[in-house]
Amino acid sequence: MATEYTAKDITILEGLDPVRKRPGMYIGGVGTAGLHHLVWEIVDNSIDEAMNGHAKEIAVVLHKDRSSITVSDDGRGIPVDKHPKLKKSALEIIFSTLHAGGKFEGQNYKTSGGLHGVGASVVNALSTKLVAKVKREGAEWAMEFRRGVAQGPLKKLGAARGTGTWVHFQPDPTIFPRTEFDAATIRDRLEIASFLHRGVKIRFTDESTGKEEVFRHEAGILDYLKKVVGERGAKPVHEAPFTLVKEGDVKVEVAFQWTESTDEHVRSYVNGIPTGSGGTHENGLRAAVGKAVRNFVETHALTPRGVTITADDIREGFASILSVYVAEPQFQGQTKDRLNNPEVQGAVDQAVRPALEQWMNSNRSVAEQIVARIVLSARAREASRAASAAISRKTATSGRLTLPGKLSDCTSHARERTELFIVEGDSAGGSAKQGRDREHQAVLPLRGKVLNTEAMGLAKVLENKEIADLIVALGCGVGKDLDVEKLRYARVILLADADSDGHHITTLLLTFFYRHMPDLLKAGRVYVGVPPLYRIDAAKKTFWAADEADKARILKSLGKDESAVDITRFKGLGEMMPKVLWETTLSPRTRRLLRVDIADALATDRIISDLMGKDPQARFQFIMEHAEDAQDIDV
Ligand code: 0RA
Repeated sequence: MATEYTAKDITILEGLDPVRKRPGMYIGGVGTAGLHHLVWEIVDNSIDEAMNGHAKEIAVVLHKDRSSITVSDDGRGIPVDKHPKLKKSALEIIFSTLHAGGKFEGQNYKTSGGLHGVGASVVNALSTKLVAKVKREGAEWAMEFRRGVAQGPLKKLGAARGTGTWVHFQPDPTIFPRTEFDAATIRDRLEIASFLHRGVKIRFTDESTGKEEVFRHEAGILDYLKKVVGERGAKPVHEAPFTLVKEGDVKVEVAFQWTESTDEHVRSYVNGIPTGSGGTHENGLRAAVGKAVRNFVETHALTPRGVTITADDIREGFASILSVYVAEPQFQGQTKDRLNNPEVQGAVDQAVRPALEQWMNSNRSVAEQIVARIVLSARAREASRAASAAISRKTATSGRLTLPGKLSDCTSHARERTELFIVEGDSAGGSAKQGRDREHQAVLPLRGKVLNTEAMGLAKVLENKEIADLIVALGCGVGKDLDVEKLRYARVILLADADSDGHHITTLLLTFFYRHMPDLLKAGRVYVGVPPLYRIDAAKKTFWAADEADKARILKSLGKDESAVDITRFKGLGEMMPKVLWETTLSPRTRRLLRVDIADALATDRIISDLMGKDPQARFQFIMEHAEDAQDIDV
């Protein structure tokens, strides 16, 4: 037998030890993402079986303990016959031998219809227990493993009808610090899989809640696009989206549509894996759409006099689902979610461009609606640009004289130590004006409701007097004319009441900064002030609490309950004595500030546009959870 051994068999015979020694190489890490990777591996095998036309339904069960999973399908069943040389069943080989190289070393990604069973052995190696059952050849078969080690031979359980595969596993707590799965993560991924693989029926049962859902989409990514556009409340510019499926070395599937939203929204996938940071496939799509649209516009002379269309204008309101299949995808970036294969860009471009041109030419009225939308974007952009240039010019040339009347500026010209407090309402503004250090602290009161600038063009935003005043006071321009170096203060501090109205105002201001002055956030120049909600007097001492939790903590440290101390609840900044406001909120010695850190908290545009669509309270919560305490800043 030794003489019959080939090099190929040797690679196949590699055991599972390397997986347990360096799990990160195979599943990316042992955190939550790595843990869920186990589920995707097993589910992908069943999806492959379905995509090859052999399985109709896949069932995923999250068990009551939330730390074990069963995945089953009604496909052909994993073969149980003995490999003539290895003297092992195909099932045993699939579950207990490593198939060359780890996923995260590159390579070895299966495409749909590709390699069966890759990854099953990795899951097996990292599970305290795995049971595989198969129905085929008129019988039911079972085999059990512990940490990848077979607990006996493949057993024939008895006669059975039909065919299928059933895999149950329990991740190993000595590998994963947390073995509890998240039902929502699994649910969402299965739903996406049902969009990416049209027609496949996926049933998800969460036994911990008793909830069951069935996902099945005959129209695939077209259904997905409709769902995404609907959820985002974006009104389509044209009825039927453009769709394309192109087989080839790189399989390309895409669906897109223009909407009235001001954002671009593209969700892309490579071999069914989400690519949140885009990559060459998305670049290829953008290039194709840009060129096809320009070509159409030029051929039919559709641009009005004086309007020039930029790539950004074409992207405005563009919503798309892009799914590609690549034999050897290379992923890049910190989270390995950007596709880096250069050949994919051309493949997507060449698949989409001619098809889109043809579609536009044979759907003339739709194409003209799209072009009208794009021309509108170009006009709005030019109007914003003109308006922001006008404001920037005003601040740059005429200096102090044009500062808004209601701004109480500071006297110092040494910018490093100066701060602008943006406060809500005249009465709070009054207290802040009296309580501040006038040499270094300026106060700008805002009147009335702050404009919600999410999904609003800059030209429109700049019509708002409060916002225009704010931009002039900051002195650094806005939009494309923003220059952080010109900011007239070292810090910009948002100061609102410690109640839900106050939180709402802070969120709206942050939305404005994020959308139209993002560099200010990126430079870490924006802070949120934390005013006290309670004053606690006990044993001749005064304490300030920012919220309920803070109050409870102070009482606990004093060893007193509420009845033994004097507690005052502030209704708002406006009713605080200027001296108290200074001590608690304005004085760099005693106040608390949170720095709004865009790099960590609001990492990508996708996150914020998802976030900003939701209710302001939740947004505030999110932003505050991600803001860093800047108590110790050097003033
Ligand atoms: C190898 C060969 C055949 C099927 C499978 C693997 C298979 C694997 C998995 C994993 C999950 N579900 C699965 N279903 C099938 C084909 C065997 C034949 O020709 O009958």
